[in-house]
Amino acid sequence: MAGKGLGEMDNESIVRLLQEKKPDFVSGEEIAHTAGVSRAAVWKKINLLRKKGYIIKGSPALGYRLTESPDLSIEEIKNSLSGHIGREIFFFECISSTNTAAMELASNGAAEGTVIMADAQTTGKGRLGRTWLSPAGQNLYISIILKPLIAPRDATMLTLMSAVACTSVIKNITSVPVSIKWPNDIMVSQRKLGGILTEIKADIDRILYAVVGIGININLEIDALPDNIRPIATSIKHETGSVQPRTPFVIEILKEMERWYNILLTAGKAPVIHEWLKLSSTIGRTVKVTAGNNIFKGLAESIDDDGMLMLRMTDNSLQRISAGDVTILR
Ligand code: BT5
Repeated sequence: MAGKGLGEMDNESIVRLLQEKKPDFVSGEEIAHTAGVSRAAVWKKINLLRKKGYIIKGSPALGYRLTESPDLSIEEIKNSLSGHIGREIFFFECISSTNTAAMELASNGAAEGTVIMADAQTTGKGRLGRTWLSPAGQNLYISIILKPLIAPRDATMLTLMSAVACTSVIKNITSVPVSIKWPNDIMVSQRKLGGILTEIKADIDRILYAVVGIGININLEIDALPDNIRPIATSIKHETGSVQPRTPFVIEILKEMERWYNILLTAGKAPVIHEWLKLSSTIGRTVKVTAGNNIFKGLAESIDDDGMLMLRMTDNSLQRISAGDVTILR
């Protein structure tokens, strides 16, 4: 497991130093001093960083100069975070599912705020046993362990809060018109850009731990997708026409998750629901909701303070729906 062992911390401090001094050279001696490693170890560390995708120029007289970071830099992410979420980050090149790994780590006592990320997933999970396509080198697959002192029925708030955090960040970084489709879809018009899967382990009256799993298509190649997903999926690259580095998205998402989690714990559900409603593209629309074997059609009026969808049926009755898939009719 690629945790924050001593070697990893050296990598982070070397990247921090090279970045601070960019575009200048940093001497091997200074790097050795900052990272607390020998001069001989510096060369090995630099080569290791090069293998991770950093482009570092070396000069026998001047030392090392960072010219380019990889599009997903775990070192930069760790260096940019100072909060609770992301204090510990485990990164995998390829894993079955970051959510499964996070649930396992949490059951073994991993701390709140621990983040599990991967470059690819072999069995990425959606809701209800569905699959989340997770090819390498393109997207974000992030799971966060949380231990909120809330009732199991309020776990929905973690999903809503995460949708708010991710949508706000995408809006801030890009000009892509993203919105939230109840309950967990991050959408661009009718296409899915991202999704959130919250899993919990709970007693009758309290959550023991929760894992919020976030999948966002950053540079996903839409043309390479299977026929059934291609028409319904999108990515930031597909929307903007240009490849985007993934690092800034991760940094801002983890920061925004921290901010909204604190709001939820200190101010309660109301501010989260208020912001969710502002970012939602479901409310005010006529929708079809498939919930298990039931299909409901009506006007999506609002969500209640448990995050349930309030659907005004044609007979004017109000249906309260806890889970389902929404299709916007008009
Ligand atoms: C979701 O499920 O939207 C939750 C997705 C959560 C994925 C993250 S990645 C990190 C973490 N680790 C995991 O194993 N999972 C989480 P749902 O609402 O059930 O949507 C799943 C449906 O979206 C599928 O049945 C497909 O139709 C579609 N889909 C699958 N992969 C997609 C992709 N990459 N982009 C857009 N749509 C996709």
